[in-house]
Amino acid sequence: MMKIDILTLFPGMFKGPFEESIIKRAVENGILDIRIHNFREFAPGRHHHVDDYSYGGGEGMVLKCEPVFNAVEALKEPGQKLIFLTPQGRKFNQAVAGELAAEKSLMFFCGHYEGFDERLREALADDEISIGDYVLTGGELPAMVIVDALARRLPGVLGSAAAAHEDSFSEGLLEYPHYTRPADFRGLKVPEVLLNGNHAEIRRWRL
Ligand code: 4FD
Repeated sequence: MMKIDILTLFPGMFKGPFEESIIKRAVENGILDIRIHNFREFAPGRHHHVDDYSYGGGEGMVLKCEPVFNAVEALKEPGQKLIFLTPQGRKFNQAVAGELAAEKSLMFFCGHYEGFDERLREALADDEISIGDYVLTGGELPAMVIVDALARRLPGVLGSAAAAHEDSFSEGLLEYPHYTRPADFRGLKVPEVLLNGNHAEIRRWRL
């Protein structure tokens, strides 16, 4: 079972994507254990402040050190990698998904606001990943994208047919156009070769 901890100020954002379809089934089948933590709960004081003004001035608020340090010290287990989700991180792709899927446990830190105190990166980040060259309001959507991409690479998450198809796809082979019934949809026809049952010919067409 792979364990994933997510540190966020907006735990509600994860409700939809992780409670439907394939991720939901992976959790129900004991393949994935996903825990969402609101690190505001780790902020000291009556008001649980998580952000503050930037030293040296400038627009926007900066995430403070203490709530995130406290959360990590309370939750992170030995060997667990902590991954920061930022636009500056190394670019996510299918190979990185495979790399992450091989880990026993991961923790994701979803930053917000204009950024976070640099000492968090220096002291806590084991890795820093970006899902692409654009800026979002937070690291939550990147966390969901990454968890989805790595979950479907865990043994038992996809059905055996889909998993076999994936194997060929990762080798760059078996991606071909798909069709299903009807053979004629409003005059849009399925290629004749797929209808005649000649499997050698079909294989050649797909290549
Ligand atoms: N492209 C990505 C990740 C996070 C993000 C944030 C510093 C902004 C895009 C730290 C600045 C976090 C990405 C939150 N936007 N925004 O993967």
